[in-house]
Amino acid sequence: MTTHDQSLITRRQVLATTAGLVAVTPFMRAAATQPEHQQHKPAAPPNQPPPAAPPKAGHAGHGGTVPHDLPYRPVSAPDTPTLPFEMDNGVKVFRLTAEPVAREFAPGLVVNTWGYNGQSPGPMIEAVEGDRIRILVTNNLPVHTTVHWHGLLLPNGMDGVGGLTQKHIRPGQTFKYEWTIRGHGTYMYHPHFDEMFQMGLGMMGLFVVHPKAPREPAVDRDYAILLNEWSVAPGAATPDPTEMTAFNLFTFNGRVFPGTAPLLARLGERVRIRIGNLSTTNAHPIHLHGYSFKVTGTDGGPIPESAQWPEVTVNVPTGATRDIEFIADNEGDWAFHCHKVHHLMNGMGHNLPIVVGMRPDEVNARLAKVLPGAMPLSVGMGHMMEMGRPKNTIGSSTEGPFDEIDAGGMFTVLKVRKDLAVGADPGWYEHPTGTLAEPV
Ligand SMILES: [Cu+2]
Repeated sequence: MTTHDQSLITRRQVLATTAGLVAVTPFMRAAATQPEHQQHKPAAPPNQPPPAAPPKAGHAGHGGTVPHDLPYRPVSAPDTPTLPFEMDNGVKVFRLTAEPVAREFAPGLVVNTWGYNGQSPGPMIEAVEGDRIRILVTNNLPVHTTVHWHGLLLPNGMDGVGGLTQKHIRPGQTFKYEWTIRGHGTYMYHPHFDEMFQMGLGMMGLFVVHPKAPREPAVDRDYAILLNEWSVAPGAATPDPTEMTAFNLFTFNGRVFPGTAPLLARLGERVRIRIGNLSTTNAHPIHLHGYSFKVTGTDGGPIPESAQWPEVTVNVPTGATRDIEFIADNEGDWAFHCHKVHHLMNGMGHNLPIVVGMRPDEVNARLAKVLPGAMPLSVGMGHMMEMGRPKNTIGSSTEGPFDEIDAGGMFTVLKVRKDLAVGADPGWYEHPTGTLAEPV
């Protein structure tokens, strides 16, 4: 089945059908044929628990340990590796290869993306203010591309705007970008040629620059998350990069809940979370439960302490980054998510009939007479996708410690514990007696 055929089966049709109480229709069966991701490179390893050992130079850590050979505490981008580098006469040399990538968003959902070095988003680049860096970009795509270093202060000819500041990188070519880093903060990279298509397919990455002199107060955990939104028809595996408004998958570092890695912190630690957004259209108001945090930086640089104010939600516009910081002084499993409720669903659509106030028992009894075995009307949108779902499509309901968690998309859990083994997911929080909402 071709992408074109799949694009004819919209999620609206599928959902209008499930909402119309018919469990499986011929077009849903058609949508459930083999997805096309086999044609691309194998996916990067799926969501792994954080590494147990201290990270090596140039590799991803989990924010908790400083290796001896790096002059900074490495940032951890959950579900995303850090780009290794080599030294060449005092120059840090990084290599990026633009290429197709089959990315597992969560178990049961693999998407044909474009990215870098087998990753979408690409690996996080980490450097230090004052570094001389060289980035060798090889184009293994069938089309021209460039890389723009978003927010970085650099010579004009290194800015990566195709046609304006450089020639396009043709398929098979390698271009050299080289400059000395000024400033520090949370930045990003992405193509600046046919952005709609290439970024819509997932070409983007994080670029963190540490200050030369450590910023005070130092943080104990330093996380980075890149936000993106996608349009992938149910049963399809290839995003539609021409979509402008009706996105149906929303990712933290290329993963959707329950595929997103938890953020870990020990009680009393200072935590920074860097959030970048390269979504096609949307701003994402990212909300942290259980805490008041301060916005301490943007891709324009650090915010002076006197100008920081407390928040519980930070709106991250597309084409921007925000750093937030807080002291993890409240134990528990705290939800961390986008506050646009449609961004907490996987493969969800719109244009559903309003069923609020309908009496499900009555409708189910009438339905059973005309369509024996049809999906009964249930409560909770997450359930709607649980029956008769096309292949390569996942629901928005995950088994939690108490009941199902009705969330997908841009959702993860900040796990704060008094005792936390290095790199180990502590499991679900055990609430002390008298601190849990219960029936009376
Ligand atoms: Cu959002």
